Amino acid sequence: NRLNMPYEKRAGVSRNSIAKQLFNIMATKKTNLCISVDLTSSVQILNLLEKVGEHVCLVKTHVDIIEDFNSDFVEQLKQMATKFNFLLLEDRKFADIGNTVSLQYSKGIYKISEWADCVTVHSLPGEGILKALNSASSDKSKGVFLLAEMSSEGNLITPDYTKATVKMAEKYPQLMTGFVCQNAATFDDPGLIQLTPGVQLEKPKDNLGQVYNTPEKVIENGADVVVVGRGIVASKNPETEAVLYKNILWKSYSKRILG
Ligand code: S5P
Repeated sequence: NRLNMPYEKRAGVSRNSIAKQLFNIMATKKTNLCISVDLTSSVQILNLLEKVGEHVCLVKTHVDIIEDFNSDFVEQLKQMATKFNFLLLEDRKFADIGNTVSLQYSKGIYKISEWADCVTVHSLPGEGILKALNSASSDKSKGVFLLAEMSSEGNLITPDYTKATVKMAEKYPQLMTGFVCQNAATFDDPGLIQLTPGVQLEKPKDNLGQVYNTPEKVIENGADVVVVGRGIVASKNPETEAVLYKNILWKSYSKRILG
């Protein structure tokens, strides 16, 4: 059972090198917190990461919302990832035919493949999307988190869709870092990572369909890496808040592995 296995053990059975790295970072830094830096200015993002970088294992970006995106920002982001030992996840949620996705992955302004350790991908278009990312030439290791469930109210994902998504991933073990999902029953493979967003201590939802759970609850529900956005980013003191989430999450995980 993956839920009772410690991260350092799971690193040993991962077939994707990013999953391996991420499990090892979590075990070393004792944090399973991923911060979602949904800010629109590069300076704001870098300032925030300077404060919370030591407390997170993964930084999740939406680079297409940054007003002043530029290559210098990418350089600084990469330097910070090295300095604080975290990985970079671009939450691009690719959802098109393979050919288009391979262009979106490596071309345009963002050149995601050059700096992101991993990306998020929808299974909706079918297997071609994984084939495209798998064969995209890249100098660095890469990984995919496939969306098997969503946190938002009224989303159209059904149990059958979730099952078919997990099945689709089985053909690409070297590419798969894990799944974005909400429930432990979604998959069994201990080498894969359950990334769970929709977490906040303050409130149960926002006014645009986002639904929140508590940190304890999502760890119980199988989360391995937990995404917190506004719960930290919009708080008065992001550093204090990051430490608070980190501690609750790590305590919940420590309890979980005891069975
Ligand atoms: O089902 C999902 C999948 C994702 S990746 N629900 C989500 O909320 N997300 C992302 O997680 C979303 O795009 C946002 O960047 C983050 C949640 O942010 P928060 O401010 O609501 O914590």
